[in-house]
Amino acid sequence: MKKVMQVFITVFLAAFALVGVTSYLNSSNGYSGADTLTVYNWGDYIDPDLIDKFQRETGIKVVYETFDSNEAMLTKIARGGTAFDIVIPSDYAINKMKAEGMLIRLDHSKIPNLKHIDPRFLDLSFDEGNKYSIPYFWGTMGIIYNPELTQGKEFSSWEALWDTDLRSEILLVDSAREVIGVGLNSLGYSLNDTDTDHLQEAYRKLCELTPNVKAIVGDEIKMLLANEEAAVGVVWSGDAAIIMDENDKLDYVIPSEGSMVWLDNIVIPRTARNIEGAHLFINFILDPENSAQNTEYVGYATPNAAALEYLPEEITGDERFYPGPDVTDNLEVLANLGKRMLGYYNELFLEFKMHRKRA
Ligand code: SPD
Repeated sequence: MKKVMQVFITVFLAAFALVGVTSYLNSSNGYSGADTLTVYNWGDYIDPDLIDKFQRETGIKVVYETFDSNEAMLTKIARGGTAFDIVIPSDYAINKMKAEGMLIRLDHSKIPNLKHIDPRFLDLSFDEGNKYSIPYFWGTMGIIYNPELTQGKEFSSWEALWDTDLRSEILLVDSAREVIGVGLNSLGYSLNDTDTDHLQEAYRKLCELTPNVKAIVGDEIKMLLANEEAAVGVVWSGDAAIIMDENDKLDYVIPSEGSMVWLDNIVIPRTARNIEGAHLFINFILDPENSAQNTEYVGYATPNAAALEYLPEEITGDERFYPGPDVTDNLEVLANLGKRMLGYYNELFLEFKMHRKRA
């Protein structure tokens, strides 16, 4: 009997120690496994009430972190440290992550709400068959301007930004591909140009824009433009929609030389610990009513066709923010240009920022 008791106590203590070690390992970065979901998303990009609802419905605790550019997100993921279960990158960044083996192949049988996504946003070149990514929000990039502060000037061309009357009146979104893209598009080049002579030319052209650039900013660009602290901004369409909701004097145009159509998607990184919970989260976000609620809160355009029915016509009928294929077919999706070329774009953008500081 004594021997049986000894064996029982030994097994019990060993099991206790094992549970302790496992839970320490799982929580050593602050997060645990199946009962927690770590989400890494852009700032201002989800309705917090939906996170509460997901937690209530599933019992899974959501740990939430934000980033402000694809480049910052890619650097953090590559550095390791936090095991994110859900990340929301854009098109070219997804292609890069996929190519570098950073993503888990999705189980579509666990995402029945995928059927609600408009086929126009599925099966795109950066992830054919949506094997790794599910559409979240989409939009374009263009110019937002305040007609009262710009004396009736036209902004249908990128070239309008170089008008000498706009001294210190322009805010630029703080994102390398976007800003270098303005330089490229204004010269008639593609947003995916890899010719270094063209890129240098775009850089020099941007340097000439410096006197007109008041600041290069992140999410605060919305508040600054709505409060009329600058007359013009180069922004994503979703931010333009939010700003114009606050201040209806402003208007948004996609310049005639061209621009980008972008798509942010939900992915599960290879380092994820709660793959089951991540699929539950994706399916939850794709539920039409949840998706409509998220769209109203965030202000960006939803690719969820079924969600459109829950949204007011004044939102979904506004072609500046829900342009049809006649417009988007003439815009470019950013391509993954490879490590070296993406690094070159980032360097040029940093050079441009330094040039501004020196000027
Ligand atoms: N505040 C959320 C911003 C999300 C913008 N994503 C657009 C990426 C275009 N490359």
